Amino acid sequence: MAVSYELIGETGVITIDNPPVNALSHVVREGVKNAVIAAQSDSSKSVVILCSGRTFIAGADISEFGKPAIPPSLPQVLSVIESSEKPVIAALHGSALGGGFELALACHYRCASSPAKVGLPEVKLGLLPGAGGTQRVPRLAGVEAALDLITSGKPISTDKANKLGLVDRIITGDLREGALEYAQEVVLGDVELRKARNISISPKEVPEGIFEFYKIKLGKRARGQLAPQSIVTCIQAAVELPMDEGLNKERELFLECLDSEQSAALRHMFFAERTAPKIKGLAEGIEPRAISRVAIIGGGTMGCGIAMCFANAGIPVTLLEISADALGRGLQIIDRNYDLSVKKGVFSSEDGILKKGFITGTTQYEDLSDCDLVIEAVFESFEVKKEVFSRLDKVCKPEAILATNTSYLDVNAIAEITSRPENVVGLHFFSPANIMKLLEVVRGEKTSDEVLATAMDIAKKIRKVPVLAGVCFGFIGNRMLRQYVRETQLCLIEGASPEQIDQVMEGWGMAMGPLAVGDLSGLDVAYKARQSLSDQEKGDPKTYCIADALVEKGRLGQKVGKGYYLYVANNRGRTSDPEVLEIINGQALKHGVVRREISDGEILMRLTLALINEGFKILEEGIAQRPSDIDAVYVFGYGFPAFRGGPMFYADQLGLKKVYEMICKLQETNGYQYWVPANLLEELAHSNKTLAEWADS
Ligand code: T1G
Repeated sequence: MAVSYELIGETGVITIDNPPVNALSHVVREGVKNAVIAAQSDSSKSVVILCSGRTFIAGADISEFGKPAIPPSLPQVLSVIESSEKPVIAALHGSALGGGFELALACHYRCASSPAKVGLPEVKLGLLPGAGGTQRVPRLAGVEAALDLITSGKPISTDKANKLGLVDRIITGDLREGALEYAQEVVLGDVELRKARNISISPKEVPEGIFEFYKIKLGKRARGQLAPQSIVTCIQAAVELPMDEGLNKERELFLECLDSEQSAALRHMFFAERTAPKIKGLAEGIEPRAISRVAIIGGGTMGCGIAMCFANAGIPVTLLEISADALGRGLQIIDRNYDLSVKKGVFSSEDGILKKGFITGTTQYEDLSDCDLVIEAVFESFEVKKEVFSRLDKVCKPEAILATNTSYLDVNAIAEITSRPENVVGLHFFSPANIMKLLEVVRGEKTSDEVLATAMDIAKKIRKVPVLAGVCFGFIGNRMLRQYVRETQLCLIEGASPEQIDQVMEGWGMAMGPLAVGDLSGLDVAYKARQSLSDQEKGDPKTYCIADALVEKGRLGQKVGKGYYLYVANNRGRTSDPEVLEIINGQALKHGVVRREISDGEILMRLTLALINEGFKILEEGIAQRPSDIDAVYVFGYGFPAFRGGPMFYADQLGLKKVYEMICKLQETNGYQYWVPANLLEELAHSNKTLAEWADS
């Protein structure tokens, strides 16, 4: 039974049991409504609503969105609760989120265990609280608290909610027992039923211009997004309108958000993140191995960032470097990173010291003999990695998993260095590794199912979004990035400026434009990698000649104060430099390119279609399991806007027939060398199937 009702003494108790998170699916809404109605005519003097399992209600059932709504709607259920003639008390534990917290707010009283959380995260789904949250929170806790809670979407502790007046009583000990006692106390003390709707907010309590201030701030922080702006409008309505009119305004704007492409994209990303770690076709009964000791080989930026991931999860980790000096430098990087995290308030200084305490250092491979997982993060050279894996294979226990963080090298070739290829896997972290959520798990030909299951499990434990990738040059993310950079470089030499390209892509929602990304990561990185390639392997010189020319003039990027842009010390801002345009013009002349006006629309189309077409090839080759995995790679690893759902979701929103036709047109104008539609794209475009339908088939 998803919802049960029983009388305990003089208290009616409604228990919701809808695993895994007690989401407010149709059967739960129906059950709660019927139980509250039943309580009106029995001998109960009050009603308690609580949940079994690990959490209170985590919100509406997101999987129901986009499908025909089945009554009763959540607002209808909450209206029955609020108009109950007997006090209704919500008893919260775990996380009371979204519609779950709104249900609690419609109750007359709220008690909660501590620690527990409450929150209204709808904005993260491109939505707003659609069941009274924007009207009840400002009445109970004030406008400023409401704006902060609802526009951030971040949960707060029940202790903080208690201080704000959103939770009335913190229950220590058993929540059920405490809630029953509290219900009796309410009955004894409650003359007139307390309802949030009866609280009116005096305009005098509202800071001058706060709504305009929030709209401007959110317009910058969530550029082009609908839900944050609508939330502010709803909270303003809570001040200016009576409750029912405010509820109507909220419902109107909620439905508008629900129908938006942005919300569809963000809901897609919610499930994409949770689907990614699931491996199709994994043998039955495979269990992940326990990972209790980890080692990282290489104390550079990447190795130190990876070590922090495990330390932050409380897993002991040993950092190995080849000399005491190098090890010392590595441990200093870690110290600096923790100091920075504490300064930014990511965690307290005590927490920082605690987490850092999980990291030890060594220069001896022999110290790694009891490690369960060793991750190599040394220089991107096969010879160097060969030496490392040979030594690891000798000293590590047979069942230890040996992982490479390589970005481009062949994981199968690395596995063959060892006597245990079934225990070798790629774990491709993204810099800064202690911040970026994406982790590409690269499956070698011989990597065992158990090792893959272990990789996915440990990735979730260190709070990464793991995506399974097959072995190819660049796996998923970097392979697509090469095409994106190719079109960037071609647009540059054909007539666009760095500023135009970056402004187009950042205005569209990318966290950072491609040229600014190049300056950040260092133009010399790709330059060095190109030096080891033949001219044929390098491909069309127009796709890298400008970057090479910049490096050869010492313009390596941010780290030297100039690349595509000029940078001043300690300021992340970038400014244009006329010398760059001279370099671009020089290269265009040298390669016989007559520069022309390139529209913003052409830049956006070419860069996004380059990603999409390569994504289709990755799918048809089986390098990625599903389209949403590619979306997860780009949103969590490359700054693709989550409110556009990732490259493959975006392709479906454009329409595959239109995508196919645009690529065919580019084939005519820009040549066959780069613009041949992927077979899968051509097939789906002609069959009028969406990529989502193909993925589900
Ligand atoms: N609806 C449907 N399924 C959900 C769900 C939800 N709200 N929340 C979680 N799941 C599934 C999830 O897909 C996964 O499934 C499993 O539960 C465990 O989730 C009207 C409109 C509660 C903090 O945004 O933040 O209410 O992969 O892996 O890490 O105003 O889930 O096992 O098959 O995330 O322990 C607002 C979303 C909805 C909260 C638990 N609520 N959920 O985290 O487990 S909109 C939210 C979470 C709304 C009203 C509006 C987290 C969690 P599977 P998990 P977790």
